Amino acid sequence: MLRSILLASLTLGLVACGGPSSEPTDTASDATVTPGAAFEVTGAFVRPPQNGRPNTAAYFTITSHIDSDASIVGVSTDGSETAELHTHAMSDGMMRMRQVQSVDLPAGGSMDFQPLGHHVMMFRVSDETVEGSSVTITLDIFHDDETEQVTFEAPVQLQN
Ligand SMILES: [Cu+2]
Repeated sequence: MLRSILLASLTLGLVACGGPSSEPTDTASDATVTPGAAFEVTGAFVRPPQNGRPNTAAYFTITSHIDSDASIVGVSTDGSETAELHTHAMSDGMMRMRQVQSVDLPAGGSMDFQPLGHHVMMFRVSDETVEGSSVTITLDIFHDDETEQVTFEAPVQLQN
């Protein structure tokens, strides 16, 4: 654990995220949060950390079942030291990722977190975060003047 943190601190910031070519072809429909809840998460997965890299990304689709607009304002995982909300945007003619402070989730709408789009960036992943394991992800969702936590499991695998 300590060793991976030290390694991570050396390479942090150099690692591009998102992934090469393995776009998921199917956004899956198996709910990982109880249906009927205010927010439903489907198709969640964490990309297995590649080549010993300390960082990786989590992807999922979140659907709102409430009547007011919400925004995702924070994220944490039990498989990484820290996590951030990220997106990709064109910059100087190149697709680059950057941190965002929040991601809008309109009333009754849904938002895809997917390669080359929004994603949860996981920094300094634990030694246990390997293909075949699973990570618990918690989103902080602000709506109606309150922040609600939505927690779900995401398998560590190439796609869902
Ligand atoms: Cu990122």
